[in-house]
Amino acid sequence: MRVTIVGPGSVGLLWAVRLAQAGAEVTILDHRPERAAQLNQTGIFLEDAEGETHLNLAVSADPDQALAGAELALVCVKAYHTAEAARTLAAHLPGPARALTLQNGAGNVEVLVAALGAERVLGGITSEGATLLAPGRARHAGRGQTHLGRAEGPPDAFVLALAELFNRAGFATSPAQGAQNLIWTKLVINVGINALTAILGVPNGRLLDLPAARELMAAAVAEVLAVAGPLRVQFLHADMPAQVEQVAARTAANISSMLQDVRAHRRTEVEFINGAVCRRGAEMDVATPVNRTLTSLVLALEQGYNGS
Ligand code: KPL
Repeated sequence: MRVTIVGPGSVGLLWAVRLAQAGAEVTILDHRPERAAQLNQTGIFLEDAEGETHLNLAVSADPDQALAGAELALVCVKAYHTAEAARTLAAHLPGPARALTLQNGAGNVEVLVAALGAERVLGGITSEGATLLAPGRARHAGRGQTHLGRAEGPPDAFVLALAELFNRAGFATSPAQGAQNLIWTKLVINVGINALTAILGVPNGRLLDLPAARELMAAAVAEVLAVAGPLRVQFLHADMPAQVEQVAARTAANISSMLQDVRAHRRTEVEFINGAVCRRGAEMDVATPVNRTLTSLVLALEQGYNGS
């Protein structure tokens, strides 16, 4: 399968290397031309417990070049770049090709569907741990589970073939019914973990050791579950509050993606995680004071990057 990875972040690089090793033809699309040129020269590095893999993969900032012949565009950009990625895909992704988002946060599937149509969009979630160490260099920090489904409807032959490819590439992957059920399941987990770890500056597991943090985590999760209630989401797990704690325990040593962003003084995805819960809550008259406070605290951290 010809796959174009959109965005050379931690998840994008992890998938690029593993898919190439599994026999896929992989190209990376990077919207930053200088970085694309640099990665073309240096290649892509992936570290894991077994050592380091170095592959020379084609990296381009030219969408025509990067998407030529693609059968799948794997969207791995930050949620605040999805609209730009969707515009690029609408203009350059070949007719029958599909786009799959593995991003964090709410709203990515909707943005891609608006640009490409529901038939061409897949949504997925992953708990594979990946950390960006430097441009073109990532660490596979821990193994997880991946689920993927169509924006609408049951898995079709393409979804099944993709799940098989991902499994061959070493990602434990299951096809699923309905991307929204997946996205909301991951959203609940990110709501419980990401902002709190970013504010407190602690690895995921530490939230369970600090009683006040654990209480806030439960309160933030209760709010997102109240917002999801009327949407009839079918979560992947029967007890979501317990699942959030299990993920924090299983990824105890992980630095969440939001804390990685704060440490690197990058914009975070808080407005697409806790902020999205507040926006949906406001539409439905569900109070979300804890998520509002967490959102504001993370935005305040971002506003303090330049020392002001
Ligand atoms: O998805 C994650 C993230 O950091 O964004 C979790 C599941 C919290 C793992 O760190």
